[in-house]
Amino acid sequence: MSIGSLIAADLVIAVLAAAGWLGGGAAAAARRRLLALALAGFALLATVGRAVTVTALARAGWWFAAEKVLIAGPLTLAAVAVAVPRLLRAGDIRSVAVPLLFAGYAGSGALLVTVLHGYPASAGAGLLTVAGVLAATAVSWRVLGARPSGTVSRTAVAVAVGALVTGTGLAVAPAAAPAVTHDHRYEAAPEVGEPTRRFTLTAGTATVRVSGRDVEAWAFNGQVPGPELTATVGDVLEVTLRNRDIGRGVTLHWHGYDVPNSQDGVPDVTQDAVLPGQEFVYRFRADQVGTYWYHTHSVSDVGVRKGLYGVLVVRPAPATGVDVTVPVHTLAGLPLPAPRTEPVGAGTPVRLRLINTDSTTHRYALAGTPFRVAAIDGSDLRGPTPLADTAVLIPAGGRYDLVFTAPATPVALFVDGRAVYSTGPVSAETGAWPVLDPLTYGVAAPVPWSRFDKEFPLVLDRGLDLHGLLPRYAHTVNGAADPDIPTQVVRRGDVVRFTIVNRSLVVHPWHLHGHHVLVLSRNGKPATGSPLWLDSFDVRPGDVWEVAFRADNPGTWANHCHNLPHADAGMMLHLTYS
Ligand SMILES: [Cu+2]
Repeated sequence: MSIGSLIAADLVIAVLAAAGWLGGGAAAAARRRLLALALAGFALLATVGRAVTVTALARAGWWFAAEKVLIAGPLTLAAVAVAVPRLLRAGDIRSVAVPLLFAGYAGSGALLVTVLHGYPASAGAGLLTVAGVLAATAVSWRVLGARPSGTVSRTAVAVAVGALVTGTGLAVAPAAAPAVTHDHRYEAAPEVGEPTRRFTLTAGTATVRVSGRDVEAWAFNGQVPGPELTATVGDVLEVTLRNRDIGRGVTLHWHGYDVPNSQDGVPDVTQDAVLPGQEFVYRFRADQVGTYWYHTHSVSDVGVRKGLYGVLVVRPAPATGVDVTVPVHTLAGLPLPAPRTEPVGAGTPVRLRLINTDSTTHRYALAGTPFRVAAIDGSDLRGPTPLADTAVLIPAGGRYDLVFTAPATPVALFVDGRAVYSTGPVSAETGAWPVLDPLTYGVAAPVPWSRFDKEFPLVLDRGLDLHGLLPRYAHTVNGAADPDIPTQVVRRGDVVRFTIVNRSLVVHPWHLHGHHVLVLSRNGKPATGSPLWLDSFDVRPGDVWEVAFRADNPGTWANHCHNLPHADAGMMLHLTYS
């Protein structure tokens, strides 16, 4: 069982336990003795079951197993200690209603802390929870008429009020230093020489035809995806971005391309968004070979989804053989690209450049031929071995280059079971194929660093964000949401290590701008395959990734989840050079 499933199972059992105690309390209050006993017994079983899931999580190395014991543990133990003895010796079942309800309130309170407050646990949230549990218990006492003595009730009320006041103050106070504010004096573009490849991309609303339907899109040069930009390594690219009528502005971000900071296309960080009627010229040297893509970074969760993206391919030399790009996207619920079939002569070398431009993972399966994964995120792999009947999972923003020699029989590429590219008719059931783990694929090389100058933990979670005008259920990093996540500060030349922990129940595809990170380990297991230099990688629920990079590209860089609605809902911070 994966850590992610254990976390989910633990949450479900916690909900069942809380519901059992509450239901038992209600049944006892209604003098339904058998029902009360059954529900309380069920809740007790679930509570014991939680001990099993928490132990399993601790044994699997889950970072937050201790927190489950520290927050939920004492409340649950208190609840069981109060409720069970009374249940066993009670003459009148109604007399155990309040202890059972207390157990239910305690379980619910602990659940609320887990789901709403998240990481890091604070004294404030703990006190608030205790206050809430005591208050609810006191109200139940009054309503059910089983009044406690004056001293007990006065003490309980005092504790509750005190905890409420302190707790509220602590929970709302900012947990960390404010983020570095970005001013608008952007860095000047560096001199890169005379352009050798010039392109113009005009962003505008457009109606495009997808699967026989007209779709309202935002497009570069009227097409989705935008024009494919190609270059040979060493070229100087000059791309003029114009905005015809995208009211919320556009920029161009070169996803995976470690351009100088001023060319990175992040509005309010490296440039102003380009508004209707305006233009911005990007210039950079194409010194990285491989498969990349570009997309708007202005209201990117909307802009990319509506079609403001395209492919960037930089080749070491003019293409030989068959070289196909497959940028996968979902436009208005319809899958792109349209399926395409073209015969390829036997013996021809073929490179399929698979690009995931959506916000969630896609599954790719190449049927009919053995193949190798030649590159991931633009970086060539070391010693990739032939694979057959094996699927690959590409995270949001990620790219895999698959290479093979065309056999005499047809081959087909399936994305989530749909054929998107083929050389002839192929029927294959790829759904049960195993999935490649890139951390164990190819030939290892030693990690180039033995010590790290800077270490940053990044705990990805969900939580209530009370810092804005309206409270929101944000996607958080280290308990805070954009713009309140402290900026990471590095010095040029530092070797930096991120430890990225996913405490939530959804996948977060992590993406640092301006740098490729080397994967060191996942869930405590060191990477044993080819060195993996990634710019986009899926941190699944319960995962702990260690990645590192050398700070060699000065500037202020976005560091965010590439599930773009998550980034928009808070999961975005910045890394800057001192
Ligand atoms: Cu995310």
